[in-house]
Amino acid sequence: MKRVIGEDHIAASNEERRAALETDYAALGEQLARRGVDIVSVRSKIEAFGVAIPSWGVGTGGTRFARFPGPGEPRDIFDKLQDCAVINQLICSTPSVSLHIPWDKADPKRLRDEAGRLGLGFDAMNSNTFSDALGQAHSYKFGSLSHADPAVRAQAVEHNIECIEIGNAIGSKALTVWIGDGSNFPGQVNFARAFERYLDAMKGVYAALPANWRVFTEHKMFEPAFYSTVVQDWGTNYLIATELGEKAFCLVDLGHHAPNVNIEMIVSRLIQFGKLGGFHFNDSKYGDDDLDAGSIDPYRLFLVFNELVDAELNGAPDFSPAHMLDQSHNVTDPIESLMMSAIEVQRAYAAALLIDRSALLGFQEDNDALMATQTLKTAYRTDVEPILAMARLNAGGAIDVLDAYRRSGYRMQVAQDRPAVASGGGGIV
Ligand SMILES: [Mn+2]
Repeated sequence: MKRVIGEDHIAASNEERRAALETDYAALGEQLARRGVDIVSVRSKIEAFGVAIPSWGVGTGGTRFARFPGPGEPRDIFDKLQDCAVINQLICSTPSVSLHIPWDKADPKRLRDEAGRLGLGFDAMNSNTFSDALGQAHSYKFGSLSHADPAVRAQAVEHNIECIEIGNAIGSKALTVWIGDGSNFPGQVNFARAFERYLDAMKGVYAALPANWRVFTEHKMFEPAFYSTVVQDWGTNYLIATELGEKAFCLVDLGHHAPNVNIEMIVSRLIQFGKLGGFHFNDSKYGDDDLDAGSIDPYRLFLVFNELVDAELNGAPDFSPAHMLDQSHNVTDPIESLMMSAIEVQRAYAAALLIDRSALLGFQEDNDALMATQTLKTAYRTDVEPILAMARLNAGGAIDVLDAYRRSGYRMQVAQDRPAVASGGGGIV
């Protein structure tokens, strides 16, 4: 595997922190043992846990007002893969990259070879029918898979099939479909007819899925359409997955709900009926803010993982949700944000593994609301950082990833080869 971040930077940073980590890890191990939890089994689960990096996340994002480019932004998918390798070499838990087509279109063999050289694989493919690619025959201005014109729908189906074909050639096993289709005015579209056209088009995409593939549909309540969207909510999404068949699942992007919606309950419902496909992790304060995972409401992220761990322990059939980040980084170095976010997702998972499940069940059966919620809080309050850091250290990563990254000078080094660009690349998705 080609190392992008020199091992010497990681080693130098780790040497300054190793002794303290060993002390903290031992102390946490003792504390958890008193609670009947084996720290090694938690660490093993963390070591086996991965979250995919979105290729579009390593470039600086923007808002609809402006984009402020940072130094050394990736110029193409190969630069993006290299940035993703930096993340994985420091935190050792992001082994795959999720591509967006046509932004990341390239020779599949070269993609596979380069990713392999960097020790990376490919997660779900993402299609784009929410903007017009250069030279495409029909515009998506008024929709794509639900468009009134069958020629536009056929073009959108064809594009999704192309994403499957590229994915198949590079070892991906899933397609994520998010559409911007919807309306800005009451009366602009007929809800039922638009949804019928969407379902019909998606059946064409579904028919092209290889046997071992899954398709994830992603709901979003608003934006870019502000009055209605065709795939608005988890209920609509569940209907789609049910209509399409057993290879179809719902993807939950944490930012795609109304403020204060109980997302963890949606997750539970989808698990219960076997239709949870995976996540786009991010955080939000007001809408689809695409802020860093765990930066605003880390307790909610923990509550989502409470449901996931519950399903894992209860042996929910065919339960293997895809974990992906989907964020936009406007004011930070995207590599730093993505590293912190992937670690926040791991942190939520580790804390959820500490929940005393049998005590919780007892309190629920006894209607002891206070003790039930305190059982969750006890797990949430536990500082699991020594587990995460020890997992990274064991895998060859950094105890303090920001220190090791900044010490390496990677960003300034790539800034010399990658000229600053005024715009371009994917922003908010
Ligand atoms: Mn998303």
